[in-house]
Amino acid sequence: MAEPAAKRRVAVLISGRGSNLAALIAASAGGASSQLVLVISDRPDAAGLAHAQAAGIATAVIDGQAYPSRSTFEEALQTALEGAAVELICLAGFMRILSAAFVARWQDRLLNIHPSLLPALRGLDTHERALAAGVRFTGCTVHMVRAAVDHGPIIVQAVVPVRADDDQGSLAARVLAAEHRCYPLALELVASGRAVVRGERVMIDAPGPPADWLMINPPPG
Ligand code: 4DW
Ligand code: GAR
Repeated sequence: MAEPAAKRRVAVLISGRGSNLAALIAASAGGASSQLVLVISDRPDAAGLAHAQAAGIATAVIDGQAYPSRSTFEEALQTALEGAAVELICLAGFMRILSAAFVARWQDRLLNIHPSLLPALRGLDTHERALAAGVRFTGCTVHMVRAAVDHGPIIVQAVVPVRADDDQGSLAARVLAAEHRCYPLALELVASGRAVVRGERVMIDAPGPPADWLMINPPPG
Protein backbone atom coordinates (compact mmCIF):
# COMPACT_ATOMS: atom_id res chain seq x y z
CA MET A 1 0.00 0.00 0.00
CA ALA A 2 1.63 3.20 -1.16
CA GLU A 3 2.16 5.80 1.51
CA PRO A 4 -0.23 8.80 1.10
CA ALA A 5 1.66 11.79 -0.36
CA ALA A 6 3.04 14.05 2.37
CA LYS A 7 1.01 17.19 2.85
CA ARG A 8 2.64 20.34 1.48
CA ARG A 9 3.78 22.65 4.28
CA VAL A 10 2.09 26.04 3.91
CA ALA A 11 2.68 29.44 5.48
CA VAL A 12 0.00 32.14 5.37
CA LEU A 13 1.12 35.77 5.45
CA ILE A 14 -1.30 38.39 6.75
CA SER A 15 -1.38 42.06 7.68
CA GLY A 16 -4.86 42.40 9.11
CA ARG A 17 -8.27 40.83 9.74
CA GLY A 18 -7.42 37.35 8.44
CA SER A 19 -10.83 36.15 7.21
CA ASN A 20 -9.16 34.38 4.27
CA LEU A 21 -6.74 32.81 6.76
CA ALA A 22 -9.73 31.56 8.75
CA ALA A 23 -11.19 30.04 5.58
CA LEU A 24 -7.88 28.32 4.80
CA ILE A 25 -7.69 26.99 8.37
CA ALA A 26 -11.22 25.60 8.16
CA ALA A 27 -10.48 23.94 4.80
CA SER A 28 -7.13 22.49 5.90
CA ALA A 29 -8.85 20.50 8.64
CA GLY A 30 -10.56 18.46 5.92
CA GLY A 31 -7.68 16.17 5.00
CA ALA A 32 -6.37 18.44 2.25
CA SER A 33 -3.08 18.07 0.38
CA SER A 34 -1.61 20.82 2.52
CA GLN A 35 -1.12 21.67 6.16
CA LEU A 36 -0.81 25.18 7.54
CA VAL A 37 2.39 25.19 9.59
CA LEU A 38 3.01 28.90 10.14
CA VAL A 39 1.18 32.23 10.08
CA ILE A 40 3.31 35.35 9.77
CA SER A 41 2.11 38.93 10.15
CA ASP A 42 4.11 42.04 9.32
CA ARG A 43 1.95 43.92 11.79
CA PRO A 44 1.92 43.07 15.51
CA ASP A 45 -1.70 44.18 15.83
CA ALA A 46 -3.10 41.94 13.06
CA ALA A 47 -6.37 40.50 14.34
CA GLY A 48 -5.87 37.46 12.12
CA LEU A 49 -3.12 36.14 14.43
CA ALA A 50 -5.86 35.07 16.84
CA HIS A 51 -7.30 32.65 14.23
CA ALA A 52 -3.94 30.89 14.01
CA GLN A 53 -3.47 30.79 17.76
CA ALA A 54 -6.98 29.38 18.26
CA ALA A 55 -6.16 26.65 15.72
CA GLY A 56 -2.83 25.84 17.37
CA ILE A 57 -0.85 27.00 14.36
CA ALA A 58 2.56 28.58 15.00
CA THR A 59 2.65 32.34 14.51
CA ALA A 60 5.39 34.89 14.03
CA VAL A 61 5.31 38.67 13.89
CA ILE A 62 7.96 40.13 11.61
CA ASP A 63 7.20 43.77 12.10
CA GLY A 64 7.85 45.72 8.93
CA GLN A 65 8.52 48.82 11.01
CA ALA A 66 11.27 47.08 13.01
CA TYR A 67 13.66 46.52 10.10
CA PRO A 68 15.91 49.17 8.59
CA SER A 69 15.42 47.92 5.04
CA ARG A 70 13.27 45.72 2.88
CA SER A 71 16.16 43.27 2.50
CA THR A 72 16.63 42.80 6.25
CA PHE A 73 12.86 42.38 6.63
CA GLU A 74 12.86 39.74 3.91
CA GLU A 75 15.89 37.99 5.42
CA ALA A 76 13.91 37.62 8.66
CA LEU A 77 10.92 36.41 6.66
CA GLN A 78 13.02 33.82 4.81
CA THR A 79 14.60 32.60 8.06
CA ALA A 80 11.17 32.04 9.62
CA LEU A 81 9.91 30.25 6.49
CA GLU A 82 12.96 27.98 6.27
CA GLY A 83 12.78 27.30 10.00
CA ALA A 84 9.31 25.83 9.47
CA ALA A 85 10.33 24.01 6.25
CA VAL A 86 7.62 25.91 4.39
CA GLU A 87 6.99 24.79 0.78
CA LEU A 88 4.12 27.09 -0.28
CA ILE A 89 3.18 30.61 0.79
CA CYS A 90 -0.34 32.11 0.67
CA LEU A 91 -0.55 35.90 0.89
CA ALA A 92 -3.92 36.67 2.52
CA GLY A 93 -4.32 40.39 2.94
CA PHE A 94 -0.55 40.75 3.24
CA MET A 95 0.01 44.30 2.13
CA ARG A 96 3.78 44.70 2.00
CA ILE A 97 5.40 44.72 -1.43
CA LEU A 98 7.97 41.91 -1.77
CA SER A 99 11.19 42.33 -3.73
CA ALA A 100 11.70 40.75 -7.13
CA ALA A 101 14.42 38.60 -5.54
CA PHE A 102 12.07 37.22 -2.88
CA VAL A 103 9.33 36.58 -5.45
CA ALA A 104 11.82 34.83 -7.76
CA ARG A 105 13.04 32.64 -4.90
CA TRP A 106 9.41 31.53 -4.33
CA GLN A 107 8.45 31.51 -8.01
CA ASP A 108 5.18 29.62 -8.52
CA ARG A 109 5.10 28.68 -4.82
CA LEU A 110 3.74 32.10 -3.73
CA LEU A 111 -0.04 32.68 -4.09
CA ASN A 112 -2.19 35.75 -3.54
CA ILE A 113 -5.87 36.60 -3.56
CA HIS A 114 -7.15 39.83 -5.10
CA PRO A 115 -10.71 41.23 -4.87
CA SER A 116 -11.37 41.67 -8.59
CA LEU A 117 -11.40 39.70 -11.83
CA LEU A 118 -7.76 40.29 -12.80
CA PRO A 119 -6.45 41.74 -15.00
CA ALA A 120 -9.38 44.12 -14.47
CA LEU A 121 -9.18 46.47 -11.49
CA ARG A 122 -5.62 45.94 -10.38
CA GLY A 123 -4.66 47.96 -7.32
CA LEU A 124 -6.60 49.08 -4.29
CA ASP A 125 -10.24 50.11 -3.68
CA THR A 126 -11.51 47.62 -6.25
CA HIS A 127 -15.16 47.61 -5.12
CA GLU A 128 -15.55 51.39 -5.24
CA ARG A 129 -13.96 51.34 -8.71
CA ALA A 130 -16.22 48.51 -9.88
CA LEU A 131 -19.29 50.45 -8.77
CA ALA A 132 -17.99 53.68 -10.33
CA ALA A 133 -17.38 51.85 -13.61
CA GLY A 134 -20.88 50.36 -13.58
CA VAL A 135 -19.64 46.82 -14.27
CA ARG A 136 -22.28 44.10 -14.06
CA PHE A 137 -19.82 41.51 -12.74
CA THR A 138 -16.82 41.70 -10.48
CA GLY A 139 -15.25 38.90 -8.44
CA CYS A 140 -11.98 37.64 -7.06
CA THR A 141 -8.80 36.04 -8.34
CA VAL A 142 -6.25 33.69 -6.81
CA HIS A 143 -2.98 33.98 -8.72
CA MET A 144 0.71 33.23 -8.56
CA VAL A 145 2.63 36.28 -7.38
CA ARG A 146 5.03 38.13 -9.67
CA ALA A 147 7.31 41.11 -9.03
CA ALA A 148 4.77 43.35 -10.73
CA VAL A 149 1.94 43.58 -8.23
CA ASP A 150 -1.46 42.07 -9.12
CA HIS A 151 0.13 40.26 -12.07
CA GLY A 152 0.82 36.57 -12.42
CA PRO A 153 -0.74 33.33 -13.69
CA ILE A 154 -4.40 32.96 -12.66
CA ILE A 155 -5.31 29.82 -10.71
CA VAL A 156 -8.98 30.32 -9.69
CA GLN A 157 -11.53 33.08 -10.20
CA ALA A 158 -15.09 33.59 -9.01
CA VAL A 159 -17.55 35.95 -10.68
CA VAL A 160 -19.85 38.02 -8.49
CA PRO A 161 -22.79 39.97 -9.95
CA VAL A 162 -23.13 43.64 -9.05
CA ARG A 163 -26.64 44.56 -7.93
CA ALA A 164 -28.31 47.94 -8.47
CA ASP A 165 -28.72 48.33 -4.71
CA ASP A 166 -25.08 47.52 -3.94
CA ASP A 167 -22.82 49.86 -2.10
CA GLN A 168 -19.13 49.27 -1.33
CA GLY A 169 -19.97 47.35 1.83
CA SER A 170 -22.54 44.97 0.36
CA LEU A 171 -20.41 44.26 -2.69
CA ALA A 172 -17.26 43.74 -0.60
CA ALA A 173 -19.11 41.27 1.62
CA ARG A 174 -20.31 39.20 -1.35
CA VAL A 175 -16.87 39.18 -2.96
CA LEU A 176 -15.26 38.24 0.35
CA ALA A 177 -17.61 35.24 0.66
CA ALA A 178 -16.45 34.18 -2.81
CA GLU A 179 -12.81 34.62 -1.77
CA HIS A 180 -13.37 32.22 1.10
CA ARG A 181 -14.49 29.58 -1.40
CA CYS A 182 -11.77 30.28 -3.97
CA TYR A 183 -8.63 30.37 -1.84
CA PRO A 184 -9.00 26.88 -0.31
CA LEU A 185 -9.81 25.50 -3.76
CA ALA A 186 -6.78 27.16 -5.34
CA LEU A 187 -4.46 25.98 -2.56
CA GLU A 188 -5.74 22.40 -2.87
CA LEU A 189 -5.25 22.46 -6.66
CA VAL A 190 -1.67 23.73 -6.29
CA ALA A 191 -0.75 21.54 -3.30
CA SER A 192 -2.12 18.40 -4.98
CA GLY A 193 -0.22 19.13 -8.21
CA ARG A 194 -3.40 19.60 -10.23
CA ALA A 195 -2.59 23.25 -10.98
CA VAL A 196 0.69 23.65 -12.83
CA VAL A 197 2.17 26.83 -14.28
CA ARG A 198 3.09 26.64 -17.95
CA GLY A 199 4.63 29.93 -19.10
CA GLU A 200 2.39 32.58 -17.64
CA ARG A 201 -0.76 30.44 -17.53
CA VAL A 202 -1.95 27.77 -15.11
CA MET A 203 -3.03 24.40 -16.49
CA ILE A 204 -5.69 22.80 -14.30
CA ASP A 205 -6.18 19.04 -14.12
CA ALA A 206 -9.82 19.11 -13.05
CA PRO A 207 -13.28 19.01 -14.70
CA GLY A 208 -14.14 22.34 -16.33
CA PRO A 209 -17.49 24.16 -16.15
CA PRO A 210 -20.46 23.03 -18.30
CA ALA A 211 -20.11 24.41 -21.84
CA ASP A 212 -23.56 26.04 -21.58
CA TRP A 213 -22.75 27.80 -18.31
CA LEU A 214 -23.94 31.40 -18.82
CA MET A 215 -24.55 34.22 -16.37
CA ILE A 216 -26.33 37.37 -17.51
CA ASN A 217 -26.77 40.42 -15.31
CA PRO A 218 -29.49 41.66 -15.16
CA PRO A 219 -31.09 38.21 -15.42
CA PRO A 220 -33.26 37.99 -18.57
CA GLY A 221 -37.01 38.00 -17.85
C1 4DW B 1 -0.63 43.47 -3.17
C2 4DW B 1 -0.37 44.40 -4.16
C3 4DW B 1 -0.13 45.74 -3.84
C4 4DW B 1 -0.12 46.13 -2.50
C5 4DW B 1 -0.37 45.21 -1.50
C6 4DW B 1 -0.63 43.87 -1.82
C7 4DW B 1 -0.94 42.08 -3.62
C8 4DW B 1 -0.11 40.96 -3.11
C9 4DW B 1 1.31 41.30 -2.89
C10 4DW B 1 1.83 41.59 -1.64
N1 4DW B 1 3.16 41.81 -1.78
C11 4DW B 1 3.51 41.69 -3.09
C12 4DW B 1 2.37 41.38 -3.83
C13 4DW B 1 2.52 41.21 -5.25
O1 4DW B 1 1.56 40.95 -6.00
N2 4DW B 1 3.79 41.35 -5.80
C14 4DW B 1 4.84 41.66 -5.02
N3 4DW B 1 4.74 41.84 -3.67
N4 4DW B 1 6.06 41.82 -5.59
C15 4DW B 1 0.16 47.56 -2.16
O2 4DW B 1 0.07 48.45 -2.98
N5 4DW B 1 0.50 47.81 -0.89
C16 4DW B 1 0.71 49.21 -0.47
C17 4DW B 1 0.64 49.28 0.99
C18 4DW B 1 -0.61 49.22 1.55
C19 4DW B 1 -0.68 49.24 3.03
O3 4DW B 1 0.39 49.20 3.69
O4 4DW B 1 -1.82 49.33 3.53
C20 4DW B 1 2.11 49.68 -0.84
O5 4DW B 1 2.19 50.86 -1.21
O6 4DW B 1 3.07 48.89 -0.63
C1 GAR C 1 -9.13 40.41 0.98
O1 GAR C 1 -10.36 40.92 0.49
C2 GAR C 1 -8.13 40.30 -0.14
O2 GAR C 1 -8.74 40.02 -1.40
C3 GAR C 1 -7.53 41.70 -0.16
O3 GAR C 1 -7.38 42.04 1.21
C4 GAR C 1 -8.47 41.44 1.93
C5 GAR C 1 -7.92 40.77 3.15
O4 GAR C 1 -9.01 40.35 3.95
N1 GAR C 1 -6.25 41.72 -0.81
C6 GAR C 1 -5.87 42.77 -1.54
O5 GAR C 1 -6.55 43.78 -1.70
C7 GAR C 1 -4.52 42.63 -2.20
N2 GAR C 1 -4.34 43.61 -3.23
P1 GAR C 1 -8.75 39.25 5.09
O6 GAR C 1 -7.61 39.76 5.94
O7 GAR C 1 -10.08 39.22 5.82
O8 GAR C 1 -8.43 37.96 4.41
